[in-house]
Amino acid sequence: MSRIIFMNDRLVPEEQAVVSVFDHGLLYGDGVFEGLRSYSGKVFRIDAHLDRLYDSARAICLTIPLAKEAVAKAVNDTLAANGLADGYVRLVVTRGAGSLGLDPNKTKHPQVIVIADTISLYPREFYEQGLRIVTAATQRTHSAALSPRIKSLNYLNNIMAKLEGLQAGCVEALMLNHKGEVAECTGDNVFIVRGGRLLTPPPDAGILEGITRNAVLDLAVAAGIDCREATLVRHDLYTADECFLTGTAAEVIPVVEIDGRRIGSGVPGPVTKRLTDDFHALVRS
Ligand code: PXG
Repeated sequence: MSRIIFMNDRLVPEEQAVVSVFDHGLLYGDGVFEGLRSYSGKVFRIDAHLDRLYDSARAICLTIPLAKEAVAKAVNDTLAANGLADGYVRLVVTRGAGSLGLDPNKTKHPQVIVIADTISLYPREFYEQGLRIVTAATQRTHSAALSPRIKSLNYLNNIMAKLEGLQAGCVEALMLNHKGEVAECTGDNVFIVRGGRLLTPPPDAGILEGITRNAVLDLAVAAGIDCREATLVRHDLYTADECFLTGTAAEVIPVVEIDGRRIGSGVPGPVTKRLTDDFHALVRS
């Protein structure tokens, strides 16, 4: 079935949604993106996603040629055109076509693309039984090299770590920063529970400040769970009572084994379950 894609100023059939081979998004990964979810026809935290997209663009001196309101409308129109009340949206802004050579000033017409599709979450048994993950040897990009807070089209750092996870038979991999501290997973943020307290690495650990992460922190506060950002090392994860990951695609997913160590009792714990339930209630409210 052919999908309907938003390209710059209109909806077109998938076959007509094409970019130039001279687009610097393709040639250099020069561009930014977002992944969003729609639940029952309502996009979850669309303003937060648009703020992050425009911040990412500003950080790379890319002017998005549409106002936030127009992009929000494009997201909703694309979901509607594809008949998706529950779906996943990929919002991509490329630098546009230019000459061969890095100079972004020699490009024209950034491309604004909205793709709406169904989402394949991890298999249900992973949510019920929990994930096994491993630590990747690939470090999270040093924030002095490229800020992990920019959601850019350069995902090779994460893909290298994802490959390590896959080669070890795991669907996610833990990434450490250059100091050896826990940063995040390849496409998800990480949390632990220890002595009833919820802990997650701070933005300056070199993470993408996830929108699901922030929603879960709000839910923890509302549930009266003591939560805070804290510098974590692998020892903290190995000895935690519970561990879980958060992301737009994954939502909240338990982790029960890291690097061959069983976490807590080896099954999803009560705080993880509570926050999973609260998250489901939040996205459907
Ligand atoms: N860290 C990284 C590095 C991410 O890419 C998250 C955390 C979670 O952020 P949100 O805002 O979604 O809670 C992300 C976002 C995929 C995929 O196909 C996942 C992301 C982005 C693109 C693709 O799994 N995760």
